[in-house]
Amino acid sequence: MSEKELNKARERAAELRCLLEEHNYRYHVLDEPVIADDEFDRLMKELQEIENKYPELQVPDSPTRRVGGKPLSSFDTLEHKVPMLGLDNAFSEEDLCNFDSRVRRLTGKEELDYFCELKMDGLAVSMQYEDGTFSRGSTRGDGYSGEDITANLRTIRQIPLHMSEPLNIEVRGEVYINRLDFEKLNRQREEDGLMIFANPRNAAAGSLRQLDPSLTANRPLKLFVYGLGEHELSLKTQSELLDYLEKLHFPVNPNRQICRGPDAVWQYCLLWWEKRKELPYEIDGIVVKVNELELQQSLGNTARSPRWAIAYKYPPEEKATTVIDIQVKVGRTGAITPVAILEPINLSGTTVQRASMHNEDLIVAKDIRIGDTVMVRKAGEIIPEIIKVIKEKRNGKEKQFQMPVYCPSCGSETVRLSGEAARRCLNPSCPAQLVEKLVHFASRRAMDIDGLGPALAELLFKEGLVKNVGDLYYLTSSQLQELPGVAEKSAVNLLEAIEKSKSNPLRRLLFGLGIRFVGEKASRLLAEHFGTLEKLNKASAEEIMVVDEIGLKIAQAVVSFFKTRETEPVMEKLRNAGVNFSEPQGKEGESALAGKTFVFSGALSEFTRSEAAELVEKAGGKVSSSVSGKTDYLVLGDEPGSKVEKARELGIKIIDEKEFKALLA
Ligand code: 0OX
Repeated sequence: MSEKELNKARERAAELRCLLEEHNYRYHVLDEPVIADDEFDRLMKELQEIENKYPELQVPDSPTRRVGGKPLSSFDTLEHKVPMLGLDNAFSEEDLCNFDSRVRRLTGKEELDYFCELKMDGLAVSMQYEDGTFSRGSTRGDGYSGEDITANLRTIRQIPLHMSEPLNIEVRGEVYINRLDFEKLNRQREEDGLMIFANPRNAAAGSLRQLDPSLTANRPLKLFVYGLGEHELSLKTQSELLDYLEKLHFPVNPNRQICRGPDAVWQYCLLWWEKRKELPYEIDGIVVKVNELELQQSLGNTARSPRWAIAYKYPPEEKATTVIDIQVKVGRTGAITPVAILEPINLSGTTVQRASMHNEDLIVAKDIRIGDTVMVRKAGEIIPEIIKVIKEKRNGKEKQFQMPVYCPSCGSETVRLSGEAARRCLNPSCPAQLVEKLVHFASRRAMDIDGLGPALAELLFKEGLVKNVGDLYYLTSSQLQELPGVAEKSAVNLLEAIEKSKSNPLRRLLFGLGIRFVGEKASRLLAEHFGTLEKLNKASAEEIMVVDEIGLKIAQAVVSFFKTRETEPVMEKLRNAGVNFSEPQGKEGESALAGKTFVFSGALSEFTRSEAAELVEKAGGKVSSSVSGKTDYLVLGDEPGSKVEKARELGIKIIDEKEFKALLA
């Protein structure tokens, strides 16, 4: 092949990529295509053929990559340089007025402009652009780091792969699925014998968390963007920001408005409560933001949420349905909870067919009987609940429900301990409890063993392969493949996920062990304080209570967990399998760079930017592209830009390359 031929192909490929992106934007963002679908397909085919013929012309940001790519074995973690915070909630006009009063008090303003946006009920994502090219994208995760879902995001046709300007910015938004697309997706899944998604939000989340991007590419995912993470822009208002993002070809919700003062905000909330049904997607409220970006900056954030924004949440929808049956479920602590099986109804976009009733007292208090017509309510993540029985609808055939005297799983007598609302099965070897413990151990916020859900956990237990969480680490590929419905690929994936879980920090292991009263937060506090499982194991209740926010109840539960006869053999199995028993300790003190944020301006003589960034990150620091109140050091190289002035204004420490090297040392 001649050089000339290759150059010609390179030029045509570049031209086709531009054309395809433009038509992609017109079709998927503007909804105004100017060419027919088959013409688009023809251009795509031509590009694909060039890339096949000349592999050296293949690039990760080509429109041809939107159909997927190689499946991953797991997601990497990406840190959010600017945390992705959640929103505080308001549930009434009064809450909104209180928010306004607080903002006015903190800013000293008499009246403020608020920017109102529809609150998409989707999944928050972040997209990083380097020199105007989409480089990485992640989920929100815990707000400080999320999963690297770059390949999956690239399949969403509304996400621009390139911008018209070579910007280094991080754009944030919400991935969602339209109501009709959701129903179609579920119909297809039902036909294919797959589990249906409970609501559009879960469908969007499940689709984004596919390890195989070609599966994500076939899901009808859509996006609206509403904000920035790290950036180098200087804009004045939220309203300007969204207009600007629109100009950069991002999909921005056109339903947005500046409202002066809380009354106008409330009117906007009421307006969309009425109009929300006309939208093709679910919204669960209105997000209210201080419009001026400088004021947003000065208001800042609490640990959990920004002080300059609030989400007004619409009241949960309520509907009537019938209780077909009442069944019981044995949880991992042995608590037996009654569950109402309902005639399926659609509530806020979700098909509801079960409602938890917590305990027997609640059934008695509300006098819920099998056959009753009941009012059901569902709000966001919350499991649907029965609000009341419509007694006028009774016909006398309704049946009262009795909690079982014997555990439906192991047959042991159930007891109700004094002071407890739940009836419990006290048998520590009860199969239902053990299966639930396995499921909890493998769950995402605990050891995150992808692929180990309730069905497989039950199968592993039934086949006698796994009796406790320790046994998971001794499973073999052939054992798994002998199980009905487990293919070679899923066996390999599961074993990889189990292997990966061995290096989780202690906090996740502790949470996964399911010690009573020890939730995620207590697990973190205990792991941080004791550092290793051995130290926690040896600690007395008094020593445990020294930990801030840990009280007697938790301390006693921890001590009793380690004293229980069944615990030590499980710990032994985990230890021998090489499961990590320690918590990475205090980054601070390890290096002068730990926890510090660096910004670079100008060229360094001894390192490239990415080498310098890598060194900072290795030493526990962070690198940001723009100077802000959070910057600790501005490192000056040759020909620094305007960042110096901003750093001076903010009183940020400015150092040269020599001082930077000294810090590294
Ligand atoms: C939404 C939505 C969520 C993000 C952190 C500070 C403000 N679900 O539609 N969040 C935000 O902004 C938050 N805006 C939205 N429109």
